[in-house]
Amino acid sequence: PDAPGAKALRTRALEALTAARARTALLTECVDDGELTAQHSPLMSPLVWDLAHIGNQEEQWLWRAVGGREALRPEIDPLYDAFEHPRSERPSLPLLPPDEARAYAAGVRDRVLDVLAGSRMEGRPLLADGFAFGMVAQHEQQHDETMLITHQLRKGPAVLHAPPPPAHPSVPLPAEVLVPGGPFTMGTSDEPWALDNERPAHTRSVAAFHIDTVPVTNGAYLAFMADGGYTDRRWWRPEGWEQVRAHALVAPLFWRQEGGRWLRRRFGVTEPVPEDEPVLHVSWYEADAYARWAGRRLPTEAEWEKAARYDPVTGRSRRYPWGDADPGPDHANLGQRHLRPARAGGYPAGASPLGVRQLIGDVWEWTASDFLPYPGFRAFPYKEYSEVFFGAAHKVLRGGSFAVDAVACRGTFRNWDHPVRRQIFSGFRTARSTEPG
Ligand code: AVJ
Ligand code: FE
Repeated sequence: PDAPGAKALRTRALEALTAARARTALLTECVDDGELTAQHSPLMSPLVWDLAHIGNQEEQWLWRAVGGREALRPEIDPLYDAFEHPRSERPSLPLLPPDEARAYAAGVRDRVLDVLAGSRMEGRPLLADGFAFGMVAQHEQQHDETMLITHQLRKGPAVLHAPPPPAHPSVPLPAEVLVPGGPFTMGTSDEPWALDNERPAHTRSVAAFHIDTVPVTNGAYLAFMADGGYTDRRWWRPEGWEQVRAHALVAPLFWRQEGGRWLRRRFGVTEPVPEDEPVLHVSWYEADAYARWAGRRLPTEAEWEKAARYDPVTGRSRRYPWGDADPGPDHANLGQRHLRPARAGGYPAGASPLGVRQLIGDVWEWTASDFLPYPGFRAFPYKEYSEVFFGAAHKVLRGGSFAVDAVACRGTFRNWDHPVRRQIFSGFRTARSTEPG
């Protein structure tokens, strides 16, 4: 007999897995085999590695752990273990060639669909609410974002195309919003597919603060540059200043100046930098320096989440800024539907109760905070998803970008990276503490 809701969970899992595979196919079928096996940047794996790694993780969690079946190709596990070989080494491994990688991932999926059809979606923690299926769908979508970063780093003419984001009418918005001080619920214990680092729900208190209504734009960032932002040590953390000097940084990644104008390369197309779009491809150090120059600071992770989830009327934390409904195309720029952020000030239907916009989608937002476990954290189902990354080496990013699928994006979702990284789809917004009294 089926658990109540098991059929709906199987349908949801099937849809999430199918959508992820469609995106993977799109990202790996638009380039030839040479480009699939090439290393476009030492920061990234060859695309063909991501493809087989997606299949290998699915095999390990859904075929072996959930299905209790024998390994299909145990000899390839070490090749696709992200901890065995750094990205820069992966091109020289005896990886499955593109046709074999595709056939392997497809073969795993065929078998997994049988496991799914026979799963009761309850009992073991891995199966409750279909968690393992949701986790694997999120994993594939996360690698689809990783592969999109590889596409952005790749040289050569454009191969990916998407319509621009919707042009929501431009209305005057206040520059910042006051978020009241006091306790709120951070994290979650009841979001079925939330990953281990988002758990458990706990009470956090923050002092009242102001936060930008919209992410920092290219236009605002250009003002920082024009004011000598990259040449004035005062704005930078020592390690950030090191980066500026060592790499002669003068602008966000993928920007270049031509005849006094700033241009940027975006998926193989060079275009003038759009001043009203959120700034993209900045490191944590650049975000931090901009904020200091502006007389402000980055929000802490707790402040970001309170701004995104806290409903001052009910005192409850919502799943998303707009409420509890899953993200639709009017709420947020997610899912690679558009291959760029929307103009800052768009997506009115996605605003938080206090009126903060574009917290979800468009650009990942750097926060001031290190990636640390919540009180009561338990690694699940494996330490290598989150636990091994906790500490001061990683800063938290929140909210997801245009490259993130809705299945891997929530008001509680936590991303992290090294503060020097700028190839990721990262931007930020700023905050300030309220005057005492
Ligand atoms: C959560 C995006 C930092 O890509 O390194 C993919 C996600 N973990 N495979 C990453 C992940 C294992 C992870 N991030
Ligand atoms: Fe992975």
